[in-house]
Amino acid sequence: MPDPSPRRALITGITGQDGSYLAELLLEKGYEVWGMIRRSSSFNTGRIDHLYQDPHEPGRRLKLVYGDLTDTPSIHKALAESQPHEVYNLGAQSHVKVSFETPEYTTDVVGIGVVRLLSVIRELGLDCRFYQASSSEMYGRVVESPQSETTPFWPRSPYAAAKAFAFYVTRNVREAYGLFAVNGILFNHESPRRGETFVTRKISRAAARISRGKQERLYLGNLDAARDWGFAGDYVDAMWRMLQVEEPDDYVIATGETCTVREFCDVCFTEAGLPLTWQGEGLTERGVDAQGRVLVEVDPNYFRPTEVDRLCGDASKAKQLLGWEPKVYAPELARMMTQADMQSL
Ligand code: NDP
Ligand code: GDR
Repeated sequence: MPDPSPRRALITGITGQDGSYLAELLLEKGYEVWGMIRRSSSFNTGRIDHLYQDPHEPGRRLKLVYGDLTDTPSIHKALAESQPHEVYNLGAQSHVKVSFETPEYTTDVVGIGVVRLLSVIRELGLDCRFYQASSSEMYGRVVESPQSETTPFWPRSPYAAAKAFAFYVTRNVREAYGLFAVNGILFNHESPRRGETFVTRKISRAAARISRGKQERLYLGNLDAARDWGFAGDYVDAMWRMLQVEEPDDYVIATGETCTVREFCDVCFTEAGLPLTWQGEGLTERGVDAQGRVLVEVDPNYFRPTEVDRLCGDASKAKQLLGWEPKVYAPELARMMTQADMQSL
């Protein structure tokens, strides 16, 4: 049975990048943190191992339960056991390119998963606040810039379409039943804990490995794609703030600054001691070091059937109503990630 005294939070996706930072933040604030984890054939708790507490230890405040967003009984069990005051739904098949290859599964986890969670919360009559991890990918094809809470959505992938569905389901539950349910529309956020197949980490890791002679070349897709990249540690604080205010609402979280994949490469490779010059264009564009070695090349296999060209967020509502502001911007983030990858070698 849960300890009745501290505030309790349930995090889906606790083993992911954001889940690990959020768990740290909530534990620091004195919460009892329950995390839903998936059974895996190999260890998948690397990002939270440093927070793990032996189940036999009295007074432990991190509790893990097996579950899956495609499996209603496990969601029911996790919510009934934890009796949370706050639920953070971060679980997702979160890779945009992969969502084109697994559209049905992605829709099930990202879209229907939210319906399952909210239905069980209502069924159990839980008096809790609900955070939905919405995404800037919902803006997709740019109709105005910067994007704010009032910018129309134009999803450009199965992932983005499922996130848009989940966004409206969350908003509808708030309007229909008065549940404290909010959408954080978070723009890209990264960290040394970012999954290795997302572009920023792929770059920082390759820059570190190439500088140590462990890799020869980095192959990338669209170098012109531009994103508003912030730091995950800053962004989980915004999630928490959204559940502490009086009225539930939806908020954009972003830095307001945008750079291209090419520019992110420039900072990482310079930090690794391998400043690049760019030669050629289109499919033959390549990043070359001072010795003339080709370190970065374009591989069209990484192109997406429909691309999101450029995103830039306007987080002024969050600044005004939540008192939230980013502390880390893309160049510092790129240096931080490259340093961390160099140290881990
Ligand atoms: P990650 O991909 O790092 O983590 C995803 C988490 O979801 C992992 O814990 C994963 O478990 C879990 N998960 C995957 N499938 C399921 C499932 N079927 N049932 C339950 N859990 C599942 O994502 P991030 O931490 O980067 O992102 C967190 C959330 O925020 C996601 O919903 C993402 O879509 C959203 N988001 C992310 C942004 C970003 O820039 N990072 C921006 C905007 C939104 P496992 O470890 O076992 O794979
Ligand atoms: P994104 O992140 O799709 O914005 O989704 P990702 O890092 O995968 O791509 C960003 C941009 O870089 C281009 N790109 C490449 N991307 C990857 N992964 N690998 C490459 O080799 C490569 N080369 C160029 C992409 O085409 C794209 O334009 C992330 C995820 O965390 C989502 O879950 C989240 O919702 C959004 O951010 C906001």
